Amino acid sequence: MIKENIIKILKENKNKFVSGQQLCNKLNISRTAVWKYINELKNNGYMIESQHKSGYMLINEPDIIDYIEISPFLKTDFIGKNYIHLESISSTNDYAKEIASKAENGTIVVSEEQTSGRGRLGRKWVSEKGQGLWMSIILKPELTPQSSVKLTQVAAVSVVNAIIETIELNASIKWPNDIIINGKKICGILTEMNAELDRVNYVIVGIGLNVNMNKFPDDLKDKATSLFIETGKKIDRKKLTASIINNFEKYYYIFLKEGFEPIRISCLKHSVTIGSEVRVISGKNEFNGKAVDIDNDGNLIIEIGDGSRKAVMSGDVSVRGILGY
Ligand code: BTX
Repeated sequence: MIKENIIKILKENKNKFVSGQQLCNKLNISRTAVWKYINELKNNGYMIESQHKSGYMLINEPDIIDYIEISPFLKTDFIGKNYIHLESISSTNDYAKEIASKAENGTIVVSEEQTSGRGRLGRKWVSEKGQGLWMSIILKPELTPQSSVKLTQVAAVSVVNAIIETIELNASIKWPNDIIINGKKICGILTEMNAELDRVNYVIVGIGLNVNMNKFPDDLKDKATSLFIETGKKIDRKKLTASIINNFEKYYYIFLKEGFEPIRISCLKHSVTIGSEVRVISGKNEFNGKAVDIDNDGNLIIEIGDGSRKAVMSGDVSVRGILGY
């Protein structure tokens, strides 16, 4: 808390000196403690000028999404109150799983980089350092496993709304777990849970969003994009991260109070899948059809050639647009 308060005071006085004595008085700590915290902040990447007589001046803050940087924009009741920020980790979902049983509801794990980021079905998720948002939210809802699957849609609606709010860019949802801009994937969602037959112990909602990368590996360059590529501008990851968390809590509450219907309506509104000819791949079974609806269980409804309809569960299927996304 003290480090956060020092940064808050230095930010309020950006490009001006704040004396060591002022910091001592405001925070009720010793001069030595101030000096120690300032050194820690410098090690965390804050550019702070120290002058013997004048005190401390914040010149620049680092482009990191730790709690100090995002908390001024956070408006949540409980999601993100416990916020774990890592420099590098294999996968934030894996880290979240390790701590989930003891972690409080709403704990967030964010890493600047993932070295083995995961998608569904063991696929790889490219997670470059400092260029994206690689985040997992730990939830302990009183929901059945069947209902918890729909948290993927809650996350999708939250990400789309956060992108609209912070950068006024329209993004669409490719059922069940991708966000698409201009036909390319900008975000993927990986929801995993630990559950008994009729109740979940915890759910981990993993969100990977490409923010500021300007290129992708060869195998992805035709199908992946970032907010930087789409806007030509470097995006403030701090506001965007906070906005996704704020929106997630908002839609999570709506889901708990009003059920899936409002989320379903929002998914339909932003869907790139509905109305498209798609190919459904589920293990060895493959078929083509037209995606026409999302039902109240979150299943995708496909109309096949003879006019009959099939409900497709999000679990293990791949849905590919026949004409691109
Ligand atoms: P998915 O299985 O739907 O998509 C994975 C596929 O997406 C890959 O096979 C590849 O073709 C493509 N892909 C890989 N990396 C990227 C990228 N950065 N941008 C666009 N396309 C890409 C989607 O799975 C779910 C991804 C969730 C990622 C988050 S990050 C935080 C959390 N931790 C973790 O390990 N995973 C989640």
